[in-house]
Amino acid sequence: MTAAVAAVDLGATSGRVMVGQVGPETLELRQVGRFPNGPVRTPDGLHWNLQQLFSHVLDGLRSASRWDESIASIGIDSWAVDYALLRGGRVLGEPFHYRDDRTARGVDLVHGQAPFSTLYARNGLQFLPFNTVYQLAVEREAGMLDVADRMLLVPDLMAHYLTGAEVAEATNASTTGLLDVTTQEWDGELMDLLGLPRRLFPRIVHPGERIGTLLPHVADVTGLAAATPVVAVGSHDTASAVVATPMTEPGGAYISCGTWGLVGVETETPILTRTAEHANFTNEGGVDGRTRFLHNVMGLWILSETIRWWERDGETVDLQKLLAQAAAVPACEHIFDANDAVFSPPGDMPGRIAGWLGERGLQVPASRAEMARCIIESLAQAFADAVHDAGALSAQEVRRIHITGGGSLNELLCQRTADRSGLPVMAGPVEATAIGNVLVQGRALGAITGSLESLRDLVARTFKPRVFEPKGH
Ligand code: LFR
Repeated sequence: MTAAVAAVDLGATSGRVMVGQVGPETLELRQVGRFPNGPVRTPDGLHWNLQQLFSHVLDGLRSASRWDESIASIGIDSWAVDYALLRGGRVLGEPFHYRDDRTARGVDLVHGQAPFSTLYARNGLQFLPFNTVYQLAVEREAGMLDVADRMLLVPDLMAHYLTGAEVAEATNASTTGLLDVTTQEWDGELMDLLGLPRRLFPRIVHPGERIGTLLPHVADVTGLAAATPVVAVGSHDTASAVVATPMTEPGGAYISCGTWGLVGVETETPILTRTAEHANFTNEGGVDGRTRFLHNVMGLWILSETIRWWERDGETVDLQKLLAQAAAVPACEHIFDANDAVFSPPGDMPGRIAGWLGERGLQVPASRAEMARCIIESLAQAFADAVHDAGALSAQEVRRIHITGGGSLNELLCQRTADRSGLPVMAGPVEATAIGNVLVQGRALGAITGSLESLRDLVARTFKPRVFEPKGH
């Protein structure tokens, strides 16, 4: 038996709706909707436009139902940490974007009450200033939590818009900083300590569970049957990507490479050692109770934001041409630290890179091709370092690196990551996130069965990776 499902995959720069056909020997995906996403600045800060995003999701689902009238379920994943506050089912303003700089204040507020090592012992998360817990501390100070009675993370909000249900999917909830890393339940004590009302946090659901069925008006506008269920998947995009990373043998590390490069290994249990804490490695919740032991590296954001800056006066920069030119110039002698927080906010990325190098007396790229090359080299080094750390901290011998997501199409990045790590890079699949979403739905529907290993076998049989052997520096 095969099943048809719709996967909604929302990234920080674009979203897509895919129709997946899934069965024991079948794994086919077709994109039926794609739309841009990004921040909108209003006087109070940087926001998402989730109403618009939802209308794109509805359009995509409409296309899905036209493409295949037997769609049996819907799964939603997105970037992590961001949320909407609600009162009585009504959304209180457009959610903030995690790159908004208000989070610095949140860090001071939270660490004043619970130092980082206390948090790490409870939630196992690397320090990222935008984790939900810090954002909520700012909301509290602004009085918003006196009004709100619910917090829904982005994919949970979309599921709410589709079904009316209010839940918190576990893999994404694990990025809030408020989930107990060992029990994977909400940490009520930590909420009390930080003055975050427990009522905000809905019931946890796990990937594979049914969230609800479509509201009548949603069925009307999308053409899908009203009985169509929304099924919980790894709603954190990185969790879905890791499901579909074809690590079929021991020794595989992964880099889920899009806006971010999420670099790590899968483990059976969290690693909460002092060394893991100091190396700023995170223990995010994976599908089937696995742990995603990883580190956030800045990712293709640095390149896309550089291009956006160059294009700000209306010029168009051809990415493929730029990458070809970057491959043709010699590898820059000096690289920058792609993990430096200075590269996090939107803005003049080339200026910041030049500033970073210049301040340290290092050579600044002279042309755009050299700048692009310097970015790729810096990312490749940060990836290689994080893979090395992931192996050392988890006591796993890493023998190969899987790069999935948009970055898997960037040959220069794949090759240089292989060269700088000394390990072969297996590139693909590019749509790992949507594939992971489809697979978990397929398993919930009974169209496929088995552990993550057997799902990954199916991925490996279906999408042949491209291999980049290390060639040395
Ligand atoms: C990737 C991702 C990362 C998370 C970042 C912010 O899309 O979900 O895993 O740290 O976005 O939410």
